[in-house]
Amino acid sequence: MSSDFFAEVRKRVGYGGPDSSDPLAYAVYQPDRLVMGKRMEDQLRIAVCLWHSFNWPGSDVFGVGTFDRPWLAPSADPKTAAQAKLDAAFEFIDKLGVPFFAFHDRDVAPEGRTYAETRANLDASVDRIEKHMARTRARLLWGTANLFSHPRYAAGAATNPDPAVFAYAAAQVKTMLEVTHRLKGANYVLWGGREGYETLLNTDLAREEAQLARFLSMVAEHKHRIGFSGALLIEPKPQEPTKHQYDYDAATVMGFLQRHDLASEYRLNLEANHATLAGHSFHHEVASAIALGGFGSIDVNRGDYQNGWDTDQFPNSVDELALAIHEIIAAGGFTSGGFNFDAKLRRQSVSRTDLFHAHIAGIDTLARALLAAVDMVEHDTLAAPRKKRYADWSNELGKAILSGSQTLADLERRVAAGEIEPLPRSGQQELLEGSVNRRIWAVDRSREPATKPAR
Ligand code: XLS
Ligand code: NI
Ligand code: NI
Repeated sequence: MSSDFFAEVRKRVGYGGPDSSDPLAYAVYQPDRLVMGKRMEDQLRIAVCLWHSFNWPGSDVFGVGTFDRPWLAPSADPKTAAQAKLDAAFEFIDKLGVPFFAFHDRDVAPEGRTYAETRANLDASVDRIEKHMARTRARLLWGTANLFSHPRYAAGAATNPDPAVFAYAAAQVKTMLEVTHRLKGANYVLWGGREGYETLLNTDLAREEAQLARFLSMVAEHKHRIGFSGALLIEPKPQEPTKHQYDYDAATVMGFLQRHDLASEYRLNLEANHATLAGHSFHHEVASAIALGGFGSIDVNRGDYQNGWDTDQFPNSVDELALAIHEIIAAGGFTSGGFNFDAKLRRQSVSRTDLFHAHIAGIDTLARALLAAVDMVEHDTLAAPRKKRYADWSNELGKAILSGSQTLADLERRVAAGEIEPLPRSGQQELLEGSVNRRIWAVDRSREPATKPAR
């Protein structure tokens, strides 16, 4: 079971510090460093994703795979290939030194000719995963079922016009929910990649919404039946592969859940690039999910602001991530969730070690952003001005309005009597932008030797 696929990386990636010249060492990420009362590893809860990192060959719409992934070769025997893939994946997770991984059923085991064969393939892989988990310290952040690759799902899974497809998807999710439970997963994810439409000409929106709601209540019901204690997470995305996906963004999903009395059963797995595709900032999606009571976990990739598709790049912007992490930390941090690297290498990154460089750089970006976010919390950089901005709602007028004791007519009377006379106030956006930057820059300075001012 032990594997030497990533032979160039001879030992576990450790902390080298910001000035280390070793690219196979972390510059910032220190798992044991205490950050706001928790180990950095427990604040970030980082997961490697098997789909993009081990099951995607580096293909694009115009070209075949470019990566060196022998288990994906068409000539490989599917069962041996599945084992080789898992062995390499756990070698990677172990050498990277992160606590979690995440996978789809189809990432670890091929579909067979019959459902029974598919199930047997999956069970064999899960046995192997279990052994790897016992051998390493890797834990499962989430499991999920691939309800989008097979042609049967071309018109959707739960929202398919054919109830037989709904039933097939139900069987697959039941199985993966049980697998996730068996592997003590912290969450179960549902990404409805094909739950949407290509054209409204053949689509009954009301019917498809009802089908999706029914599916999600069956999943929640089964979770309770088997005693799975992890969280159920829905991952919003506005489009791709469908023209329009029903789980458009955080607010849309929360509205859907509330309409169907499912809000207590589901939380959100937010993906940075999906926020970009929905025309939002990632910061917006995180803040919305928290405000609506649905925050769960994060797919921390990034998009390309010039492209309209999911480029799923590894994260590299501290400025953007610091604001999102600030919201998370200020709201108490992750519970069952974490940061998973649902990210892809670029197609030209063909060396095996590129997968390490991508993760190390991404993880250091997260660690640096975490330090900046904590610095903002500790300095009350945003909380204090926000509180001050709304302070009048704690006064007599604000309380009276919110308690329901004032009508429109009451308020008009008071305005007409000259008792109420609002004055414009500054929103202080530029001041706040500057304050945030000062905290981000202060985190950079904190490691530099003190210099004397020039005379
Ligand atoms: C695709 C999604 C997918 C989900 C899991 O865009 O991000 O990777 O995270 O099915
Ligand atoms: Ni995505
Ligand atoms: Ni994702």
